[in-house]
Amino acid sequence: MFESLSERLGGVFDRLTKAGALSEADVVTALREVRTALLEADVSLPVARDFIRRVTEKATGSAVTKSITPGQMVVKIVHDELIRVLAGDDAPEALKIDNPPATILMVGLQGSGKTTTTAKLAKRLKEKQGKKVLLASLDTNRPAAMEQLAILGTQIGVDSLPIVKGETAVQIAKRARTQANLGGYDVVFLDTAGRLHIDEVLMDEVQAVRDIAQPRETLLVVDGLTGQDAVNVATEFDGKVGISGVVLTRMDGDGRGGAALSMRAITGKPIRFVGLGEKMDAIEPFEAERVAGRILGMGDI
Ligand SMILES: Nc1nc2c(ncn2[C@@H]2O[C@H](COP(=O)(O)OP(=O)(O)OP(=O)(O)O)[C@@H](O)[C@H]2O)c(=O)[nH]1
Ligand SMILES: [Mg+2]
Repeated sequence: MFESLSERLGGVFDRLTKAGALSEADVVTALREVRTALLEADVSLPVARDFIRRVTEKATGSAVTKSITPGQMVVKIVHDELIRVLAGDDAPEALKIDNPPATILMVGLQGSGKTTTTAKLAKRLKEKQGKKVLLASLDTNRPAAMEQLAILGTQIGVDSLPIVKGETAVQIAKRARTQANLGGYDVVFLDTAGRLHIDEVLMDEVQAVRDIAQPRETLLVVDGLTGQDAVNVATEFDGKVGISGVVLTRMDGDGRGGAALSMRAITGKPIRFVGLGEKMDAIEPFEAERVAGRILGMGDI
């Protein structure tokens, strides 16, 4: 992820830092290239435009151009602005899982990685925070979906709600809540069914589940390889069911990174985690500084 963007920006900034003295025109030219690189990485146009406007304001003043290392100052300004566009102005948030049992509702399109991400997060909460977690599959659509979650649960040593055939998603959500209360669980994950497209039936079901379950977090799982589509999906889900954050999956793939860069600015919703593979440990909290450092080839700082 981000490789080609990183390469492009690396080239631009190499030239800038090697140039020594810089005129305002040099900076503007370089930033035009940065803008092209962002657009080629599938960053949405308004986000790229706003990004360049903000960087230009800060980087074309005499404080920068007359400084001893103007190129490095421009890179620093871009770095800081990348962090801002990735994370917004708020501090990163941990999952809200106080007041047990806390419900986390997992939503998203078909195949985006909901079930896998549910199990990955459950494993993290169990191992890193010692939480007692219950998994419940509300997926009444796909025949083997409930078994899939139960198998993952066994694999990671986390309980799953017994499967009762013939129940609706809402009925399962109610049973999960009862079970969570009786069993003294800290966290309950509700893994919902996916659809190919956002449709009425899906949204009605998710809304009904939400109203019953009163989730503390509603996490939208989206495929990070789908670029701006991921952002559109997030906008729609947020409008219809309200989401508290986004998990971007398949960030181990060779996507261009546009989804990560546009998500916060367009939807106002934070990226909370990134999925980095199929294994149960392949998930990380989203850290804007690290991502910005990676994009600018500064390594993990
Ligand atoms: N490489 C990679 N694969 C992932 C990641 N997350 C999920 N997958 C894979 O994507 C496929 C679909 O994942 P699921 O978790 O079943 O997706 P889902 O959203 O629950 O799918 P439905 O329930 O059918 O809507 C599986 O093969 C996962 O192993 C990720 O971060 N990276
Ligand atoms: Mg699933």
